[in-house]
Amino acid sequence: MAYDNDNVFAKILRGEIPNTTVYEDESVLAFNDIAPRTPVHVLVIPKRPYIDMDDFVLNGAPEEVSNFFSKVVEITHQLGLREDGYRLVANTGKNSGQLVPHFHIHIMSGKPLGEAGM
Ligand code: DGP
Repeated sequence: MAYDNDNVFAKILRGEIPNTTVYEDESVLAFNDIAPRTPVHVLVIPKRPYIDMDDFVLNGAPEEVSNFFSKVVEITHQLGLREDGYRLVANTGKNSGQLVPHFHIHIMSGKPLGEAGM
């Protein structure tokens, strides 16, 4: 499957669609989800084009992958979530319901979430 340059997160990265950024550096962008399902609902994406978690982990350079997940944790700290906790979700492939084909991690928190599921 080829990466679709017209997906919404590619447009956000090109500045064609606005976003509420909570963190940005040379390789990672984090922004609020447009339809938050929890009081805190942030999406973290690599700036390079990967379709999903599988593509990212298998085809990204090892330092890129480890740097990304370190950044995700750093962002949870920046958001003040360490104490109360948070849920990470990475929808991957058809059965997951992944809507946007640019790899992203959902950080969800701000209330007790109960058992896993969205
Ligand atoms: P997923 O189902 O894992 O592919 O989740 C995609 C998420 O992206 C979904 O929670 C809604 C969010 N989303 C879709 N379009 C936009 C957008 O234009 N801006 C922002 N901030 N979020 C978006």
